[in-house]
Amino acid sequence: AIAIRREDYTAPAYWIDSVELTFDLDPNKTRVLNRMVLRRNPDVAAQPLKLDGDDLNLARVLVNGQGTSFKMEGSRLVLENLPEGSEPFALEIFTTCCPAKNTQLMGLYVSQGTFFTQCEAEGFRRITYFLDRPDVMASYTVTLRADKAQYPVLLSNGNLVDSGVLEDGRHFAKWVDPHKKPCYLFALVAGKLVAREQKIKSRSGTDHLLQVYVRPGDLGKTEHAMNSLMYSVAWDEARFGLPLDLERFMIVATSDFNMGAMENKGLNIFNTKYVLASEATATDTDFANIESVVGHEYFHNWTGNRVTCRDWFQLSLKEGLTVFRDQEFSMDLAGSPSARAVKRIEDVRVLRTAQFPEDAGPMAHPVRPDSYVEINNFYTVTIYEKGAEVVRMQHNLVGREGFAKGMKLYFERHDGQAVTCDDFVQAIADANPASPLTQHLAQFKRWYSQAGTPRVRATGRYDAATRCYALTLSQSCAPTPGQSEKQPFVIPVELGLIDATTGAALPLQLAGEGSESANATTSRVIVLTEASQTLTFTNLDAEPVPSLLRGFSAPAVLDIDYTDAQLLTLLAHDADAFNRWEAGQRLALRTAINAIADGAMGIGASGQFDHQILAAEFVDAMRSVLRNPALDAAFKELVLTLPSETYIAEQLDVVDPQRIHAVREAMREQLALSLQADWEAAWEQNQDTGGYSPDPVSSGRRALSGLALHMLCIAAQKTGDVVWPGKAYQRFKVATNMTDRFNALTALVASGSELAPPALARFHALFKDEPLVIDKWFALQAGAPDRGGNVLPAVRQLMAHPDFSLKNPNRARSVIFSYCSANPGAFHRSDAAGYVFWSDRVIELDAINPQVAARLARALDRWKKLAAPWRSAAREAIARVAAKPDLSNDVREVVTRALA
Ligand code: HT7
Ligand code: ZN
Repeated sequence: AIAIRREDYTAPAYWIDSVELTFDLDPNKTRVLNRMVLRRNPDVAAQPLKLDGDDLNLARVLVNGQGTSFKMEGSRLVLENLPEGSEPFALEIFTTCCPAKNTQLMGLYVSQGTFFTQCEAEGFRRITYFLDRPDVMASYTVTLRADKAQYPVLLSNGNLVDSGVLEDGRHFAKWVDPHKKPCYLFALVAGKLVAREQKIKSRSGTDHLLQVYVRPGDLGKTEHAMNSLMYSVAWDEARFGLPLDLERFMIVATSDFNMGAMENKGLNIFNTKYVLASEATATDTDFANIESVVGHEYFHNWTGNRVTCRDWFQLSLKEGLTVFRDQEFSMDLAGSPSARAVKRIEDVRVLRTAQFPEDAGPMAHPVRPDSYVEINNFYTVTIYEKGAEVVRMQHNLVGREGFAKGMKLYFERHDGQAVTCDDFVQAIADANPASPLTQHLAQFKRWYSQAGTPRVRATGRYDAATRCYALTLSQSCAPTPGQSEKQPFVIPVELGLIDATTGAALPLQLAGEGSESANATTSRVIVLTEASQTLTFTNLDAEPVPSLLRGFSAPAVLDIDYTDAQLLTLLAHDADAFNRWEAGQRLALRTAINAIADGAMGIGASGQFDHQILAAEFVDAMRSVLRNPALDAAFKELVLTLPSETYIAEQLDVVDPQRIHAVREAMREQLALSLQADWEAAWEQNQDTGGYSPDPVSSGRRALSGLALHMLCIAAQKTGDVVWPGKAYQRFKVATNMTDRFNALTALVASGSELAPPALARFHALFKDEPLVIDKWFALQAGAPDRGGNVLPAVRQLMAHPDFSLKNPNRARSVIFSYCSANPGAFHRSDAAGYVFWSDRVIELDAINPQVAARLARALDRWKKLAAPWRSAAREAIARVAAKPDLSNDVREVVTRALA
């Protein structure tokens, strides 16, 4: 496998102006006639035309209507005898392919009797020979021909310009896309589908048709997706002045999909998981995810489609920016400052539990990578979530209005082009010449070029004589693969100071500043650019408590030696909701880490800790949060949820997964038992009153009552109480929405209640015809707490269940990923059986779907941190996969990096 390097980029030797594709769709042998008009790129030295292809049967090649010689270089088609000069010429290529055998789900494939395509990143070459790179943008005309009875709906990008019947029961549809596009945005769909339709008028008065296509039976579950799409259209026009540029915008759902969704121009293809929802089958989280994924794909229409990437190293140009946009969309829809804070906390939680480990592991790469072997491996949390944080910092450094101006300039400069991350930052900076972003532009761009998470060390010193508080901020960043030295980043640190006794916000006056301007300011942004900087705050009567990195103003780790008392002050009083939550997390984390390290704390015969771990002050603080009538339920649920095992593991140099699991479980148990009366009150006070609505307030109430029920069942398991498991079972039976029903089922399963097996059986019987609900049923069992090593055998049994299929990515994820990647206590077995299971599944999946297999392969990324005996067992399991001779490039790259 050869690494592709960013520095080797050269412009294409040919441009493709137009493409006319004709498909004769047949699952076993689809015929593709590709008629292109090309011309040489005058800026590049004359050279043969090399077209990408993969798994195609080539039947005919004509240049300007004449047969021509060609040769193959690997899977590429090479044409040497092309017309000289820069005049356009016609190239016609006729190929066939076999969609029914396409289990990779890249290119043209069949899912439940319907044809779908997935072309990003390099799937178009599996449909026809082409210059499969994003900087080649062409006009597309597409004719689809297929059996009318089996494939009544024929869709492609753009506008339907013709349709009709053919001989032998076949019919055709002809689509013209009015916009030039790179081939990764091409799509077609053909099958038995029905659509929810909605006509809308844009702000400028243009009419558009929105359609959500699903399988016949699923139409009743499309209302939320359609509403989300309508909100998305309105939001992009209102917030960024970006209108819908198509007469028709379609979303189609498929149950076989490698990722979440795909932003093909005018014809988005979605995993059913991010389209279908009814209160009976989808949880509040599902509803929220649908809103954000529908938004995300829609927002790509400008950030990705109108302005696309020059090459795949620039992937974050569209993904980081579009994640930032979908996060802002959800926050704007959420409305209240508290609901915005909840969304911010959830986003940061994802970043810290998934992206920070990636940045510290063998797959660490910059937001704009320098090289890759398989681009599919780089659809990562670094490209998406860290990329979004880098855009968010730009937004915050230039301000909301300044960012809007920067976006406007970006589109003025680059609409219709394929550009780079540099082009984006330059536009934001140029639109804001006086901003700190522009002032530190070259240094800011290190966020794109340097991998790794910076750490900011904060130390404070109060001098009573001068009434000054000196805060020193120092930054560092550990080496990452291929980058041993790091230069300082530009780190915006939003901060405030809090009175240690009253919790009041203090005015921020830096030495040398007048007191008048400072009086009004209790929060400000300091831009850290040096390795170390000291700020001196004046006019302070006592040592304050610093509240730093408010709102998580930069994707960094903050190291600061807070006392417990200071953290309790922040938890109770910080005006910044993010840092209130963060203070609670720090207290819990510190307690967990101390208990993990404390050899005197033993695990008893029951496999449980025999000591109380949580300090009374912590429990009291949690009680205060739970009882505080001024706080929203959603926020309380976040504060009362302990840091995950994965997050705790990341803070340690040597990881004993079993000890982490035991400590966290013991902490939960103690919280469950000590706050029993408060959990009961939380349950009672947060019952649904009206009809179901997935809005932030109602879903927050369900989240908190769900956590309360879970805790009450955990406590009951300890005390022998049968009332709460009984209540949970009753709630499970009568619940009218999936959130309450699934929360109750989770409480029974996770607490090990004897009511769990009958509840699981009932759940399966109720939802046997709802694949997305059956995914939840599988995931819950594969992710259940381990009791004496029972989860792995259960997982094996689940794989033998008639509803299980390794070929369906959602189903594979629901069982295998839930076990290997989301259940550390059960996966990291001391007999290494979890790792053996993992290596078998990676190898097995690789033969079916390398992309999904490579994601699973990453479950052991952090193996080097593991303590004995897990470390050597994990290494052996990775080596076992690596020893397989015929691995895909996808899996090969992941395991090679892991072993390096
Ligand atoms: N841009 C889309 C990426 C995607 C994808 C990539 C590789 C293989 C399959 C895929 N399906 C979708 C999704 C997005 O970020 O919007
Ligand atoms: Zn995206």
